[in-house]
Amino acid sequence: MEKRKILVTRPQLPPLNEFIPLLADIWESRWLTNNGKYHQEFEKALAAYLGVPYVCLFANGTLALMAALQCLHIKGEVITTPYSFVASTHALWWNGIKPVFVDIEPGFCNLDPKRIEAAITPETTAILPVHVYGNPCEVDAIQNLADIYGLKVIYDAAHAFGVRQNGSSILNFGDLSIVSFHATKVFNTIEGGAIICHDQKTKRRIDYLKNFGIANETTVVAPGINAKMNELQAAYGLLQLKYFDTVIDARQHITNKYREGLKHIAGIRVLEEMETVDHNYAYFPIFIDVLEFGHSRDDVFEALKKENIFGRRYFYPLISEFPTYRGLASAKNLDIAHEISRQVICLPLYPDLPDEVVDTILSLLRNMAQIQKKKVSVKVLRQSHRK
Ligand code: T4K
Repeated sequence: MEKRKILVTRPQLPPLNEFIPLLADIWESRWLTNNGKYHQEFEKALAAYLGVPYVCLFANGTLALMAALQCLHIKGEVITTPYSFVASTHALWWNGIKPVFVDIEPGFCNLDPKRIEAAITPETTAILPVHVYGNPCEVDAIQNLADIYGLKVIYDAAHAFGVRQNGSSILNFGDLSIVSFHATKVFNTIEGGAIICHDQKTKRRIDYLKNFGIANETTVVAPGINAKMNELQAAYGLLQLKYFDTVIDARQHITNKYREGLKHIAGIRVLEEMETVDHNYAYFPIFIDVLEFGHSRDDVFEALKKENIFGRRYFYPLISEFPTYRGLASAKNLDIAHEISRQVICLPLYPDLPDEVVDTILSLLRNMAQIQKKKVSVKVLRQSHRK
């Protein structure tokens, strides 16, 4: 019998028996979308849970990002990271904005604030950093630059649902933040997303923008888009929220198991826990140093595949390597992002991932390291023999 495929993630669903009565209610009401009661309730529940002032629900994170840029009238050039999912930069492209790539810092793979200033031109209007893997960017340094140069900051926080720094939601930083509730995310509404904003007026404008710019039956205030979340997904999201804390506990357990098991393997780096941060354990990336580990990231990827385990190379290739972007001047000189992108593989991580699978992955990596150790000691032995 073929072994079950283990994928990098597996969506968490709410109990079906709790969803059915909500579906029955929606069937009865015939109110399916356009700011229905579940949509309103979900927005409030999310704001309370996350500890943020206002949440504007969206059909997905990409549309939320596109609308966030529209909301703030961002034009010209925007400084961003090449080390992310393509949607981060595509949202700029769809708004006719030129992305300017700046290299990342190696510690957490986020946009390096120390390199931003050199990339600012008279055309620069905003910075679009990404909290990669849910690890907070250096928000104070970024805000400081934005204040000096009069730039807006929009965070792509697609990975950062539930993350807190010094007890406060990471979504409270910048002018706006967007999150994704895609099936592959820590918190999912199948497809979905949101913009987090700080005041009622901005929320009102965003709500117009996601509903064709309609203010009332006879008034259209902006060239908006249709990016609304429907009632079924909002009701589903309300249930997901009830169970989110247990999801995080389960993810933390698996993360700790990986961390412990990888501690003494030379040539494999994992990301540190940040002391001041409550993490959401969204991803478990490891970084392979081919010289030290003796095998490349792709060797690991293939070896896992042989065991029917499918890691993912998030984020390889870099966004700046795709045809749309590779001709940009800023697509060059991204040495750290290139290096990291060649080293990374995200290991499977989801709440019901069995411990035995984690053990299999760990022993596979240990065995690969063992082979390398043997090779090295044979080489040393041969060299000392020759002397
Ligand atoms: N900004 C950032 C930084 C992002 O990472 C993303 C999305 C966005 C913006 C945009 O947000 P959204 O518009 O998506 O809300 C996946 C997701 O599709 C994408 O949402 C996510 N980032 C990205 C990092 O990962 P793929 O191309 O890797 O998806 P796919 O279909 O290969 O699925 C990944 C794994 O999950 C597979 O092993 C299969 C498994 N899977 C997937 C789905 C959809 C399941 O087991 N069940 C499922 O239902 O992009």
